[in-house]
Amino acid sequence: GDDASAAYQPSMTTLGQIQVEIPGRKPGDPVMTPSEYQKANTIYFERCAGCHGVLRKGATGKALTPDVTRENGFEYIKDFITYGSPAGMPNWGTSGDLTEDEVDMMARYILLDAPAPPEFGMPEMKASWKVHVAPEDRPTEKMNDWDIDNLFSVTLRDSGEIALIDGASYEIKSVLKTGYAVHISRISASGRYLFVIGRDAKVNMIDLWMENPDTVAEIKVGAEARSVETSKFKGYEDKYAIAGAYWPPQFVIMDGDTLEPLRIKSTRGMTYDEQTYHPEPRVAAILGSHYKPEFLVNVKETGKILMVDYSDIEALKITEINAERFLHDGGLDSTQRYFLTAANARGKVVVIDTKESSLVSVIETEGQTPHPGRGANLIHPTYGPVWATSHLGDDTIALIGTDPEGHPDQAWKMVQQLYGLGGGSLFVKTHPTSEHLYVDAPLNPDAEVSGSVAVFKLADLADEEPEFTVLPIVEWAGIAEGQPRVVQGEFNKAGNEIWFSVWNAKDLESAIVVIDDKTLELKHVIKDPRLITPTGKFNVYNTRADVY
Ligand code: DHE
Repeated sequence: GDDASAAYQPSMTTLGQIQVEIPGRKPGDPVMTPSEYQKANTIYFERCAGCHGVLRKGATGKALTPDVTRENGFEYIKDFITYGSPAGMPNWGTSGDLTEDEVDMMARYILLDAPAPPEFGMPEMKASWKVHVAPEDRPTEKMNDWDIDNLFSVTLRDSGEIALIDGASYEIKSVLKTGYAVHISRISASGRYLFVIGRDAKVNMIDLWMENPDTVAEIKVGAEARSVETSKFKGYEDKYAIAGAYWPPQFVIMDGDTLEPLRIKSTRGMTYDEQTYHPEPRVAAILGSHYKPEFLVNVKETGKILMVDYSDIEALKITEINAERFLHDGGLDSTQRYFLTAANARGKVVVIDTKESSLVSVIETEGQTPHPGRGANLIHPTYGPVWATSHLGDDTIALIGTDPEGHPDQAWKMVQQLYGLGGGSLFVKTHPTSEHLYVDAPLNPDAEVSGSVAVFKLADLADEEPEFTVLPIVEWAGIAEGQPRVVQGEFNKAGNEIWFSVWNAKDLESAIVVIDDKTLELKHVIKDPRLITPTGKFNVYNTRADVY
C-alpha cells in the first residue's frame, strides 16, 4: 500500500531540446504479476474503459492517469472501487461484481501507466471483414412471412447475441450470434438490413428478407465501439453504413451492401474550447441526417460534432461544429430537422440544425448528467412541441422547447423540470400516438426504484408539479431472485404498447414486460431461457423512421 501510493515522479530525459518521460517501470510502481496485469487489463476493458477511457483521460468518469491516482493513493482507490460514489461510480466490491482480491488488483493496476492498445487501420479491418452472402446471392424480395416493421431487435448483453422478437405474437423468431455485448441496433433506410455493433467493435449486418434472417456480412472496426448508423437521405438509401469506435478513436464509412470498409477517419485532435491535443476523442452517437447526405458524428472528448458529407467520400467534406465536451447520446426533434444531444459531464444539451449544418444552442439542463437515449418528443399542453431528457445523477427530467416557428419564446429553452423516481435514470420514452411519458431509473441503488418506471400523463404537465404513476415492472415480471434493473422503454410500431427489459444477472431469470399504453396495465411478460440479460430493444420501424 504505502509503497504504491508514493507521489508519482516520472523520471525524465531529453529528446533533442524536448523533455520526455523515460518509458518502462518507475520507482514506486506497485507489484503485479504478468497474469494479474492481463486479468486487470480485461476487467478494465470490460467494466471501466466505457466511462474513464482506454488512456484513462476521463469523460463520464474521472481521469485515472497515474498523476491523479498516485495522488489519491492505493487505499482511497480501493475504497472507491469497493463502495462506488453517488456521482455514478458503481459499487463494484459491495455489489459482488468484483471480489476483494480483484478490487485490490484493480487499485494497483490503475497506479500504473495505461497501456495503449494497437491501432486498427485498413489492413486490420480488411482482415476481419467477411461477406457471408454476396449481394447477388441474396433474395430479391422478402422470403419470410415476418412482419419486419414490427420486429424488435433485442440486445442480449452478456451472451453476445441479439433476439429478434415479433411485435404482435411476442414470439422469439430467432437468436443470432453477434459481437460482445451489442450496444445498439440500427436499420437501413429501406428497412431491409439490420446493423448491430458489439462493444468489441464487431458489426453484424443482418438481411431481414432471407427466409431465415441471418448475418450476411461482418467486420471489426476497432477494439471498442458503441455506434453504427446508415445513410438515410433520399437517393442514398442503404448506400452507406458508418461505425464509430472508442478505440482507436475513429469512424469508418462502409459499403451499405457488403460492409466493405471504404474510408477511415481519425477523430484525434484539439479540444474545441482549450484547443489542446486529445489522444482519445471517442466517437459516441452517430445520426443519419434526413435533410442532407450527411452523418452527424459526436466526438466526445473534443466536444465537436462532425457533419460528414457522404456525397463524395473520395473528397470528404466535414463541417466541424464546436459544441461542448463529453458528447454522448441524443436524437432528433419531431420534425427531424434538429439534433438534440447531451454533453453529459457538462450538464448540457446541444442543438444542431441539420438543414443548415449549424449550431443552434447549448442549453443547461439544470440536472446532473443528462442521459436522453434518443430523447422523447411530446406535445406539452402549455408549451407545444418539447423534447425530454432524464438524468443519470438525479431525479430531474428536463423539457426543452423545439418549436421555433409556433412557440418562439420557448424554443431551445428549458421550459419545465419534472421530478421522477430518483437518480440513475438512463432513458425516457414516448410515441406520437401516446399520452404518456415514461422514465426509467435502472442505475438507482434502491431495488424498488430500479425495478419500477415512472409515467407522467402529458395532460398533467400543465400542473406546476406534475404527479406520476409508478409501474412496478419487476413485480409484474414475477422475478424474485437478484436485483433486476428495468431499462429502456421501446414502443411497438402502432404505438399502443411499450416494452421494458427486466435486466437481471447473467445466471438469473430476466424478462421483457409489455405494457398497454392506454391503460398502463400489464399486457404480457416475455420469458424464455434464451432471454439472457436483455437490455436495448429496437423496433424496426421506429428505429429506421426515427420515431421517438
Ligand atoms: Fe449505452 C446508446 C455509450 C453503458 C444501453 N450508449 C449509447 C450511445 C452511446 C453509448 C455512445 C449512443 C449510440 C448512438 O445513438 O449512435 N453506453 C455507452 C457507454 O460508454 C457506457 C456509459 C459505458 C460502457 O461501458 O458501455 C454505456 N449503455 C450502457 C449500459 O450499461 C446499457 C444500459 C446496457 C447495455 O446494453 O450495455 C446501455 N446505450 C444503451 C442503449 C442505447 C445506448 C439501449 C440506445 C438507446 C436508443 O434508444 O437508441
